[in-house]
Amino acid sequence: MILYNPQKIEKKWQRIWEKSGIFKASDKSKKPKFYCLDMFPYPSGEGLHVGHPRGYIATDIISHFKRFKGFNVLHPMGWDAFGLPAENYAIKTGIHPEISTKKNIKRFKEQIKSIGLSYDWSREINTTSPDYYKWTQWIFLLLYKKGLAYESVLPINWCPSCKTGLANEEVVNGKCERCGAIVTKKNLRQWVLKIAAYAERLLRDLEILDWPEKIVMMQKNWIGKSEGADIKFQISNPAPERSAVPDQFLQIDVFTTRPDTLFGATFLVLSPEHPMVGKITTAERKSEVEKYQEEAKKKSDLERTDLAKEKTGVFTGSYAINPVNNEKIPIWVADYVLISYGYGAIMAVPAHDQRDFEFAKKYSLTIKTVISPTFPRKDFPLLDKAYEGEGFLVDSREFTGKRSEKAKEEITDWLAQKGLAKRAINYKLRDWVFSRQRYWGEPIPVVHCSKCGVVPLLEKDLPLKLPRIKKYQPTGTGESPLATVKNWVNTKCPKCKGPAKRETNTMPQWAGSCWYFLRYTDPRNKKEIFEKKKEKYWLPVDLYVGGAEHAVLHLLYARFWHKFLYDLRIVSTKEPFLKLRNQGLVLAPDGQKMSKSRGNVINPDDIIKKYGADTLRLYEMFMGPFEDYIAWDIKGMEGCSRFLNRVWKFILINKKNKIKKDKEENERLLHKLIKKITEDIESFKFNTAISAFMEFLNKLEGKNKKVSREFIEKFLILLSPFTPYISEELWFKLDNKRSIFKEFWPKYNPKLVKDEIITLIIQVNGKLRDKIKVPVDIHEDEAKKLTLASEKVKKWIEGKEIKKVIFVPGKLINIVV
Ligand code: ANZ
Ligand code: ZN
Repeated sequence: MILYNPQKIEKKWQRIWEKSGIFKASDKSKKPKFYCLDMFPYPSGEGLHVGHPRGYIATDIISHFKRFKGFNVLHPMGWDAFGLPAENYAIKTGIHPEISTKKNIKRFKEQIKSIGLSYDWSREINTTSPDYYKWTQWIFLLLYKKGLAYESVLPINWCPSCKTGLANEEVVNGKCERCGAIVTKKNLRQWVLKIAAYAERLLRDLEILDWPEKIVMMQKNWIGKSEGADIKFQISNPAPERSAVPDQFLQIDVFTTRPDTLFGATFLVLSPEHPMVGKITTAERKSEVEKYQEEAKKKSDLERTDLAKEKTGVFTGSYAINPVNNEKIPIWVADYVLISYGYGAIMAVPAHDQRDFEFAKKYSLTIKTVISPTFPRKDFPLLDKAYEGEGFLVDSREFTGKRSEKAKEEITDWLAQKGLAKRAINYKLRDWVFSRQRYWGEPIPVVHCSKCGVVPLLEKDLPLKLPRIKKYQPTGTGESPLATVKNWVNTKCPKCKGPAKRETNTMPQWAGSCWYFLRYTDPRNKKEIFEKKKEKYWLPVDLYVGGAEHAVLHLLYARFWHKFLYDLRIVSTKEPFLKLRNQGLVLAPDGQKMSKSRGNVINPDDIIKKYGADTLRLYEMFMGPFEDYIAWDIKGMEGCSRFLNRVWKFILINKKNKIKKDKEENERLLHKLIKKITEDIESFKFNTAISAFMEFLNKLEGKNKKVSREFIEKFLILLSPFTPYISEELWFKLDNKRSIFKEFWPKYNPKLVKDEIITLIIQVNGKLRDKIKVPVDIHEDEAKKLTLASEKVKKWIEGKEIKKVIFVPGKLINIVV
């Protein structure tokens, strides 16, 4: 018999499949569609590692499965290739990012192809190709025209190491998501996208998605909806030299989630950046307040809001009027209040907010309890911390005794009648800082004209190509390296034809991935972003698989763009990705994260060379539950390799056997397998599916267990989504003339998957003691367990030593004591 030689057969089938285009998706098909998408990779210089394919193999299994089930499957792949690494590499080596990116893509593609993934390569896209980013720029112009892209001078997150501004989503625990440097603040002119305008819909529509609970929670928290009230506080004594200030400036708005605590608001706190600070600070407090404002600039938001940090602040010298009781309360400045949330000002209720409590203690401010967990209040103990829960109002005049939930509304509505409050909703989600002071990104397609201001390019002038430059170094001044390319920067205004300057900031690395799944539906279209008909046929993505690290980055940004395009009727679905699954990380054998610096990276090329791609595929799915983090284990790898060698023999031996009709017990095994594999694939339980294959083979390898050709063919079809190469090879070895992937998924007979139940006789020392109903193929261990648990048996064996167990499958079990 010929031996299994993966290296030889895998190369061969790869070529044949590619030539025949067997995995191409058809845009015109009567079949139902299935859009199965991977998060496309960033083609790094390091090449693929074994973590990448885990998701790709899963979607590949699903894609094959769906094709077998009669679906027209779109399963594309491409490259998310703008971003810092290519640019940093260019800075180091002088090699243009376009060149290194091309090289990396070539390598990635070869590696991915060797794994035998059934992508439709005719739809490959690359976010850095002008044919592609033309349309990214086109969407930007739409955003601009609809008022959703605007310029703003903002104190933004600034990475001193990457020398660029960052979006809030790119700051993780105060550090740059890319390089880990501590993020600081910098005042810069920015392009900003109004994602916050979509907050409510981004939140609400999470409900229609089949996404992992964890990701849904992260998005919910990031969007951060709070319901409460806006409340106006009049200032009681504007600084004398400012008394010419018009009336509407003499009040401070705050947002609170607890209007029920208003009677306990004993001071106001402004953020150091609040515009009123300069207006209300009295002459004698001025120098101290300004000093404090300077200090605050040096701190990150994370430091400022750290609950464990000691609170600091300064008194402005001014007072405000609490609208519910007309009491005069002092106005302070403190950095635990952020300018970026609500109004950048709070009413402080020290008895019921821990931050305010600590602040009040430190500066000896009044603490007044207005919520009690019980009612009526018995003597309230002196507080050693704030009571933040709900309860009953106390010391709150006519609201005393009311439940806090109810009082929230009543106090708000009462003040609203006087024009001093209104119900309000706030979101944590901030607009998206969209410009980067770096080179390797999509140029933002607008010019700055001294006469006309910001002028968008005309559609016919897209793509605005990224010029080739020699110096990639970020300037660090807040200007992109593009600013130095004078003949590119200086241009004509599309409106007045006068001299104008191009925008030199580029788009962030997330831009291209906001809509790539749309382009796959019509990737070579030169006239339009895509044909409407094709989008309508393919969208939404039915299954999306990728890493969980994109929870509030790509997955939120893409939803935002999609909703925007939906509003313009450019796309036909509210949401882009119906079902999402995250693959767990593949860890190194030592249980650590794989990384070049630790030297524990496993290269899939080596594995494929030694064991073959089918073994790699099988092992990556066998290693454990799909969403779990799992360490690489070479023993498991070898087990999978042995299994495939056994499959090889099993098929070829049975080909020779020429059995016509299968025994019923074998048929039962097969039909149970069909059911198990079908259900496991559908529920992403690839590991248990593979165990089922292994057990199945264990049961059938015995010498006299011969099976028919139809039997082994069905077995091969079930296995082929997991290990396509060996399955196709054996399929042809069975003298089939066309690809196994043209077949249909086997159906099981419900009668054959039901366990046949028999009566098992239980004996102790050869005497009948009990009878139990069990499945016909019950294993000895299981039968023994049931026997020992039988009440009728217990009394015969209690206290005695079991010498022997005799098990006659399907008939009896005899315990000898
Ligand atoms: C009074 C109050 C009393 C509050 C109380 C809480 C408890 P979330 O749920 O996160 O939306 N706040 C408002 N703007 C702020 C800012 N710019 N910086 C820091 N804190 C700010 O929180 C809303 C609460 O956070 C608001 O309700 C306000 O404090 C504070 F017993 O107002 B609260
Ligand atoms: Zn102009």
